[in-house]
Amino acid sequence: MTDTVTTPKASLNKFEKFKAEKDGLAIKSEIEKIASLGWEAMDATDRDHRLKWVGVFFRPVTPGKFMMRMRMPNGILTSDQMRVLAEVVQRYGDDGNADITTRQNIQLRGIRIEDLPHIFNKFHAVGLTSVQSGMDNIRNITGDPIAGLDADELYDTRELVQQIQDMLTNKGEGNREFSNLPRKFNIAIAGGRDNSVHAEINDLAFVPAFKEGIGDWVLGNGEESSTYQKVFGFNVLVGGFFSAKRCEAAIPLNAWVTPEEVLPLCRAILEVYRDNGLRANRLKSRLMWLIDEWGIDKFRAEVEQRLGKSLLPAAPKDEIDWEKRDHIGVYKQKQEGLNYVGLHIPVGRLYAEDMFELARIADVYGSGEIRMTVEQNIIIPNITDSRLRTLLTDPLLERFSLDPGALTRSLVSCTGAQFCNFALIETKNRALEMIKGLEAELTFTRPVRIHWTGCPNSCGQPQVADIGLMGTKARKNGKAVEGVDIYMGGKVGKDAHLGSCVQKGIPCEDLHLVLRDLLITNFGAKPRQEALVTS
Ligand code: SRM
Ligand code: SF4
Repeated sequence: MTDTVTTPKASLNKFEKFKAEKDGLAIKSEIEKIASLGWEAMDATDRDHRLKWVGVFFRPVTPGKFMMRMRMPNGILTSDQMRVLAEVVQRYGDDGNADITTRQNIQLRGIRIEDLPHIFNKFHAVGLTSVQSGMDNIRNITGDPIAGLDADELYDTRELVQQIQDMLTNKGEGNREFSNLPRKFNIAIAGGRDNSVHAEINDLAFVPAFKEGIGDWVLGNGEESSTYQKVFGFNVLVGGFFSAKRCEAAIPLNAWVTPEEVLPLCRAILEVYRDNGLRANRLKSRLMWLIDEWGIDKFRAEVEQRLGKSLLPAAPKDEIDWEKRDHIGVYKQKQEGLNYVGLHIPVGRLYAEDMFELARIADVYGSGEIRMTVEQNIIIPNITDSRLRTLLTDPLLERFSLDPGALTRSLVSCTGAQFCNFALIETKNRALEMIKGLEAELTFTRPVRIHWTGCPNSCGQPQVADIGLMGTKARKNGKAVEGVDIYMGGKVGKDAHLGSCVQKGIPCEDLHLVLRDLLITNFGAKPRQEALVTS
């Protein structure tokens, strides 16, 4: 393929223009040159946009100190990989840190452009990639965080997620077939009964579902079934997304596929989206806008045509029938004598020392494996019963608790103003401080899921929370101040649905009292004094 991509039919917005001039992925072969030029001398479009095709994000908030977004299929990495990531941020001292993201992934901060060739070599040596993790590419593919550990799981998502990533990114080397989508694209595969991946907020999601009955239907492998069958597969959801303009839960494609059919279906859907997705207005480019324009039946028919065969209709019901688990604490694995522990990482923020320590405990107590959740926490699997006792006394657990408070354990926050230029408010530090204050004043009978997001882009997913807080500009005493819109009613797990905005423009300085009231009125929280008297 050449650097020049097919010019879309509609009038071109500035993003489509620069993509048509030079494919984003072309930047991959220019890293050495860019590194020697330095960030101030390099072409501005390469710096601000095309570098995102290799996962490198210019941060106007911290010019010269870039962010790097990795790919972590199914949220899994090894202790060696974690140490490499730690070494990368360690060299940047106070500027260097990392965040676990809401897509089971890691972002590194403080990166200097001159170090990129060295960093990419280090990644390559341990099988890490950051390719195509930003801009008009497919984001980190999420899977069940306890895949292969959970006695109740329906499908171990790990291999399938890896296969999809390998196909879409050419095994992490970059794939021009999918480097010029109309917009970003999110894929998730659920393997358990609790919808751990938030299937409903992805452009494409696979949800466990059995086909059963005495069939006159044809199985995915083409064989005709005439006896009673109960076959595992996935119902397919499409079009879920959040944006500043519009938020939608994914809708059924009315398709059921076997695990073997997931890969070709991903490819077919992405090809249909790539070649037909709306490109004139970036605010209307996500997959759902195409589905709106065509209708789901036409979209499905186009996908079938790409696939070269008919899709089976969806199974009548899916297998998502549990409340969502947060995995914080100690849990038995399906393997006799083994356990996994879920460590709470406050708002997902890690420093080099933490990352080395997590690698250490994964090696010393487990099998060297580390996993991440979409709640921005860490799971260490494969800990034997005998080692578990010692792990429970490890000093790292004072920092990364197995039993945090009822608000702390479910707290999620996007990056916010510290590093993100879209942010209307500071999020992570404010979120931690506010939760601490509320936990000191109130007692709870159950966790309450509070999600913070710094602007309407909704990276912190406020619409899936019990209480979602979205940064906005508010007014107080005639002055513009940092504020939030409050979302409520987000339901995760079984019967997941999105929450909606219930209060607008609350100044952050008044938020503590507002949250306190909401927690008492809607979530059964009690002031500590009162709780003492009634107990
Ligand atoms: Fe996001 C853009 C951070 C998950 C919707 N997101 C951004 C940028 C790249 C903006 C920028 O250049 O500054 C943010 C980088 C800030 C930084 O320095 O960290 C950013 N998004 C994040 C992360 C790190 C939030 C977090 O703290 O966890 C998440 C990274 C996930 C990953 O590993 O790939 C992240 N972003 C999400 C999600 C949640 C999800 O995927 O489940 C969403 C909503 C779901 C969706 O996309 O449908 C989300 N981010 C957006 C949007 C709105 C997209 C749209 O269609 O309009 C933008 C803005 C854009 O793309 O133009 C955006
Ligand atoms: Fe930045 Fe807004 Fe996304 Fe938060 S929600 S990371 S402030 S773009």
